[in-house]
Amino acid sequence: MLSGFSGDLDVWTVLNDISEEGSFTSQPYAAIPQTWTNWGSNQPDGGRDENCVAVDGDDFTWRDDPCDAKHLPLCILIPSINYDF
Ligand SMILES: [Ca+2]
Ligand SMILES: [Ca+2]
Repeated sequence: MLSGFSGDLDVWTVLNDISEEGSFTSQPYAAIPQTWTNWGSNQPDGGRDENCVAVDGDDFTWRDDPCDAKHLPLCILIPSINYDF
């Protein structure tokens, strides 16, 4: 188990509704077109208390959570950048 994490290994996405409640976007962190959603049952349900979106480690559904909750970070590869691995 990773230090500071408990339970499921949930992962943060860049989606958030920080700037406008209920309007989830990848801005300002990335310009990813949002063409589909995968909200879990009754999500999003947090109003202004939950403005960041995490992926559930069990069923891969999305939920809004407080932005200071402890989840694993998501790494994004931007297609327009030439990565040299
Ligand atoms: Ca919210
Ligand atoms: Ca929620």
